[in-house]
Amino acid sequence: MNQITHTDLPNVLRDADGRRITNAAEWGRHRRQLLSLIEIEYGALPPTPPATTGVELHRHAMGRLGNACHIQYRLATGPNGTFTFLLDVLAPASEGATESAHPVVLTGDGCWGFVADDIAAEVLRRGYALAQFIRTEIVPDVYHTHDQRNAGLYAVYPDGDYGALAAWAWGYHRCIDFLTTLPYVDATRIVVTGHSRGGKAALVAGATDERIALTAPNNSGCGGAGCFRIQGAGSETLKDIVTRFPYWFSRRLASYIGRENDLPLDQHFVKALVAPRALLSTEALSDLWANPSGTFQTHLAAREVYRLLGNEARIGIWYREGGHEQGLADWRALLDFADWHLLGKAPARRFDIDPFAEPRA
Ligand code: GTR
Repeated sequence: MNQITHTDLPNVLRDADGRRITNAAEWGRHRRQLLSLIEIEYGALPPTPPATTGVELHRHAMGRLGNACHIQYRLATGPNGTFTFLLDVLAPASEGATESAHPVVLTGDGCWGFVADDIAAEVLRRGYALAQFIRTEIVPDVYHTHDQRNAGLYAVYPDGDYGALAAWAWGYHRCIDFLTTLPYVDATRIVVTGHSRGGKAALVAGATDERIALTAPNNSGCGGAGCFRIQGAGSETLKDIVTRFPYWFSRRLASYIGRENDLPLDQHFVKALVAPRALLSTEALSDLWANPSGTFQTHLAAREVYRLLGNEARIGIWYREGGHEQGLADWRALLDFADWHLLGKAPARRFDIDPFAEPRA
């Protein structure tokens, strides 16, 4: 790894004129500027539509998940409610899906298959509802769609420079529009997660929507919780990602290939936009492409903002052995962090261990 560390990254607590941000009120103003700044990377999110509604498609007790209540909705949103996509929800059965409000974990990774039963069972057992959508219904994960502007949401909102990550983040937001109208959802305890490219999208969603109580990207790497300037051995670079996946980003990002140090931000800016709300990145030590060591540096840099706001514990990072996946161990870490920060339960593990410096517990 190169020698630079988080203290060499652009200072997220200095404004465009170099003035230091010293309190929460200044941070609030500065945050609005940072929201514009990250558009260099992702483009501006598509517009917020006037309404998002949902029609129930079916509801049944899911026997293999302890009679959890399984409900599918078709959401309608966009300018005239003409843009539709599927939202799949599992709610804990014990208290009756329409009677008590549950925290909810939302993922957009349904395009990779809905989560395995052992994970769904764990989410439900802890009292959370699980909501899943298929982010590729928002815009496809296909090369050139960004330029052609003729598929999915691009056809609805052809203007603007947003790429797939911003469009997918918009998808999370539309699900939240609807979820927060449901009597069995606790609108103050919304968690967003996603894996890899889905983790990047979940991070952008959490950075840009204060309704989200906990943002939890998993193995999100380059363009997510990773770092452009500080790269561990074998990690994905700006050039790698923009060459293979230009359509995930704003067109402006490509101009920084080879001159990453000129980027007016790095990924701790995106993380810091989540503050003071809870943020957990779950990482894997052998997932070198996702830059686990550089991700620790963005964690440290973003933590400065949480420290300023007086709630340093609300930004967490957790590493496991192994490679690129969002498995049960990652979900358990997410749920432990959620139990702590959303439900006030004392944590059974630490979320601040530097695996590159300290022996792991
Ligand atoms: C890789 C890409 C990563 C990551 C991953 C995934 O090919 O380079 O940035 O997003 O795909 O989404 O699984």
